[in-house]
Amino acid sequence: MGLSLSGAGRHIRPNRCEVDYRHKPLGLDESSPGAADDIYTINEMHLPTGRDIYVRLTSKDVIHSFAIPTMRVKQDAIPGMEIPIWFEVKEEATTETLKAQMTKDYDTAKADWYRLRHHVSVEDYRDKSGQVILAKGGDLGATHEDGTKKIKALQDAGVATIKLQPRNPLEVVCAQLCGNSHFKMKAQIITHTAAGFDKWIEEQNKEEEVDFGDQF
Ligand SMILES: [Cu+2]
Repeated sequence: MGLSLSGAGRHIRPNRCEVDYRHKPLGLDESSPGAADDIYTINEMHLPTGRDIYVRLTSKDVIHSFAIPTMRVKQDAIPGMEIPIWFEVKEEATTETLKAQMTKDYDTAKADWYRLRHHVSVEDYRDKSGQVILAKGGDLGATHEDGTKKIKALQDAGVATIKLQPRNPLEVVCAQLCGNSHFKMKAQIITHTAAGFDKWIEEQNKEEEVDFGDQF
């Protein structure tokens, strides 16, 4: 799922933030010559909180459905049609705040890899020799076997509880059974405060500056 973000556009409500995936290949925006204000991301959608988010939806192939289950947002994406939707992320619902609110202690004696496989650790957990078993920001492993081993190592090291939080609490998914790739048609949503979002845009613009040297 490719999405391009543009800060400018034809405003219906003031200060709105546009998300548009019609122009996936280049992120071109007809309201901005050269698409200078566009940022193109894959599998990640960054949104500001407390602002109107305006999404212009369409599809290049079959009918999909743009859904953000946690925000109760859902709209079909239909080839040949552009369907606008808008919503607002509550001011306080930044990714960082949500992750902090969802941080919990888990009992290693009852820990189950399958249930915790999308969580990451908030702290380093070490064995008796000081070797890190579960690193801050790390997860329990990619497979049931790895996870079970890691949980066992934590128990053996005398770690009774581990503090975990979801790797990312928000995602946009396709809610239409659209084809063989349906199961992986999703993107992480990262929500920022208005100021944090402006900073993110600034950083993206910096990264996109390409030095062509003497070629031109
Ligand atoms: Cu789909």
